Parts: sequence; structure tokens; C-alpha cells
Amino acid sequence: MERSILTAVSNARQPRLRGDYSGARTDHTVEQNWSAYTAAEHSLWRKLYDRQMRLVPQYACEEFLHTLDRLDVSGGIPRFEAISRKLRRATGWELVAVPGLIPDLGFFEHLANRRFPVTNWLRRPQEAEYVVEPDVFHDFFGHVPLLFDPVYADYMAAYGAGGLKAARLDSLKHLARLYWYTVEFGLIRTPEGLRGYGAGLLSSSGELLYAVDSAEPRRVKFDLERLLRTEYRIDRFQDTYFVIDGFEQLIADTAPDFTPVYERIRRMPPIAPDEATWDDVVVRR
Ligand code: HBI
Ligand code: FE
Repeated sequence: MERSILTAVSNARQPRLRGDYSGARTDHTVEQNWSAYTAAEHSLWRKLYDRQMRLVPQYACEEFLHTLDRLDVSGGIPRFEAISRKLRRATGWELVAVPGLIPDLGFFEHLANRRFPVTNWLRRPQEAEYVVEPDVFHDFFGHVPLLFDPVYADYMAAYGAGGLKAARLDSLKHLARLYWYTVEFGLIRTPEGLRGYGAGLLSSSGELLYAVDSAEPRRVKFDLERLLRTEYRIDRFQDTYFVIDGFEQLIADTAPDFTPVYERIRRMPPIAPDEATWDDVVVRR
């Protein structure tokens, strides 16, 4: 269950992260050390991949499926450098290996420069359903395919630049919500119905189905200010999902300067994860 990933994200500053940070460079990157992966790890990767392939054709957005198919990474943990060669040609992005969660500023700096940090270790077999920190399966399977989509790739780079700016404006807490409710748990409306595009959905077994199919959660049309005010829980499925009509909307709706938005919402009470507001445009399944 990917929920717990967020425990780590929110505690990314805690020294008790499980990766090996000893050899990390000043930009927090390390070697992937692909030859160190064991046959058992490649086999677990295949098991996780096959589990998701039973879900994503029906619940993931087309852009994700299109790229995943072409990446051909069902056979085992991919070599980041091989993928980076393809990715650079597609959208100018590349993958960098990291030992796990890295400090916000380092993370934003990589994104702003079109480098996506991918954790270099894989969860243990007993963590197939529940991994505390983002591992290579979450980071790669969940996040990497959409970096091949030019519009989404631009959004991710813009998010990185926005993160560096939010840090200067002491608004990281607000901006983190945008990452959470789009990059990790975003839903997109398609002619065939709602689909997941957030990595936390795409790499999870339980929440992808819940987010798209369940009658329980509230699904609200993307509204930047409402989203930035909305808190999130890191230990359970979402109560609220935000729905976009297309990746172009992510770019358009987050293009304006956030400074006045941060100023306005700083003076307003946060919105609880399970709270409805008068202006919500509810999206039906
Ligand atoms: N580090 N490696 C890694 N991966 C993440 O997704 C990540 C991170 N550090 C911080 C972070 N995410 C969150 O604070 C985002 O909201 C930026
Ligand atoms: Fe993630």
C-alpha cells in the first residue's frame, strides 16, 4: 500500500531513512549499481509489475499505458542509464539514482533541471503491498512513464522551479499539496471515464481501483486555490481526489505567479482532507 510512502515524504528530514546515503554526492545522487540487484529482486519486480498490469489497462490514463508498453521493463529492474537515453530524446529529462527521499530543495533542484530522482533499492517481498518509503518500483513504475509525455514533462519541470520559489516564500507546505494531489494522486477525465495519472495511484494495488471506482471519496474538479488549501493524510487512502481534463490544464492553471495565492490562503483556514466546500464542482464517476 503506497500510502505509507508519505510517512517518509513528510519525515524526509528524519535521519532514519533506510537507503545507503553514505556514498551520496552533494546533489544527493548515487550510482544505481544495477549489477548488485539479485535474481530475487528482479523476480519481485516482475511480480509487482504483473500485479499492476492487471489493473492499469483499465484504470490508468492512455499516456501512461502508451509509454509503459514501449519501455519494455516487465522483465526486471531497469537500467536507469538506458532509460535516460530514450527519455532525453523524448522530453530532455533523465533519471538520477538516489538512496531514497532527499531534502526538498535538492529534489526541486533536480526537477527544475529535468532530472528525476529514482530510488535505487527495491522493497522486500513482505513489503509487496506496503512500503514505508518510495522504492524503485514506486518511483520508476509510478513516475517515469509520464515523463515521456511532453506536456506532463513540462509540468514536472515547472513544479521543480515552483518548489524553489515556494521555499523562498516559506510556502513549501502549500506547494507540497500540489505535488500530492496531482503528481502522486491525480485523476484525469477521459472519454472512457476517470483514469489515474498520479504515481501513488499507478504503483499501488488498492488505491488505483478505489480512486477511480469507489463511491466513497469526493472527486472535485481541479481548482488551484482550493487544492493548495487542502490538507492531506499520509496513512490512508484519500478522502478527496482532484480531477483534471488534460495535462494542458495542469500547465495552464499553475502558470500564474503563486505569490498572491500563497498570501491569500495564508490568511484562510486549511480545508480538511474529508471536507466539502460550497464552490466544489463534484465530478461523477
Ligand atoms: N525525495 N527522492 C525523493 N522523492 C520524492 O518524491 C520526494 C523527495 N523529497 C521531498 C519530496 N518528495 C516531497 O517533499 C515533495 O512534496 C517535494
Ligand atoms: Fe512519488
